[in-house]
Amino acid sequence: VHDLVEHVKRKKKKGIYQEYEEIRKEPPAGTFDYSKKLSNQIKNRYSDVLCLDQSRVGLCQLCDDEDETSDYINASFMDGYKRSNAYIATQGPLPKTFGDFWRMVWEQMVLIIVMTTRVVERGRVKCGQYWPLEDGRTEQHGYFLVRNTHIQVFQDFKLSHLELYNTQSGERREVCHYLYVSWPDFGVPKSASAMLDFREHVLQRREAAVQSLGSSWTGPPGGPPVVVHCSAGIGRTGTFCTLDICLSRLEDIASVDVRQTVRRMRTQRAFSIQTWDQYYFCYTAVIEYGQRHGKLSPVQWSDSDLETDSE
Ligand code: PTR
Ligand code: PTR
Repeated sequence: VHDLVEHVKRKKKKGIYQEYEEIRKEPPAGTFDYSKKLSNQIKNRYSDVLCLDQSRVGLCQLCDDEDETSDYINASFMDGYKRSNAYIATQGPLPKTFGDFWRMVWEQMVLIIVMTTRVVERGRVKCGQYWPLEDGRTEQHGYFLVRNTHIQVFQDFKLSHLELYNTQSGERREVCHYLYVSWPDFGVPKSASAMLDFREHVLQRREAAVQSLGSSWTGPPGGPPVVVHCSAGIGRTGTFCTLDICLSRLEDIASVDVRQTVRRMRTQRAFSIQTWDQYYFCYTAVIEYGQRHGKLSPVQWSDSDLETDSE
């Protein structure tokens, strides 16, 4: 963290801004052919937010389905810290993709969904209502019955315990749905502390969920991917995952590399992190985390370090 603080102090806001601009100028790391297919276009929430072919999540082909493009969903595998496919970054589901979304959750054995947008923000629909909002309610999406068994309300987020019933196989599974409500419509949280608390909660839940899988999980040690989405699945999703990766690395080897983390992420989910203040937030949140865990004293870092050249 000390190196990071030095880096931020040296570069100040303007330098971090330039660092982000350089990342933004880099061309995408691959093609978007699947996303662009005519029959898939209606499955993209935004025509300019597509997923790279190399890292897209393919749905399993259904035997009764002759549409050859039916394996498409706007979702990308993303690596975490020392874990491949730790996340699936995806757009906020559209009503016509609700069934696909739940199929993906089922097929990838997802146990945790992190949603960082609200359904409607500033009067605009950002995401479909793809899960039952009230406890006790059941909804059908494609082959799945989704029941909200109970909801826990926290200050900055809501946790819905969902039960997924696969009508084709007759199997049931539990999925935790986190809805983070305190991310402002534009920009970034003022303080990172709510976000840090949120991340810690998700981490603990993930560990418990992986434990509960026991020997039924035969994939990599960290367990199934965590689904993270916002509206487009790049801005807030990228910010949340960058922060998670940086903090995991900090905990492990006491170092952080925001720039490389974001560059690497962009090779799997193009355009991750949408604004420079989201990028900058990753830095300040890591520093706040360092202070909180006694890895850094407030004396070594203060906001005034940045003021001299921020215009
Ligand atoms: N493309 C958007 C526009 O044209 O206004 C820019 C934008 C980017 C809008 C991010 C909203 C955004 O924020 P949110 O993450 O709240 O969707
Ligand atoms: N074309 C959209 C726009 O710029 O408004 C794409 C977009 C929307 C991009 C939202 C990013 C957005 O933010 P987030 O990924 O955080 O939902």
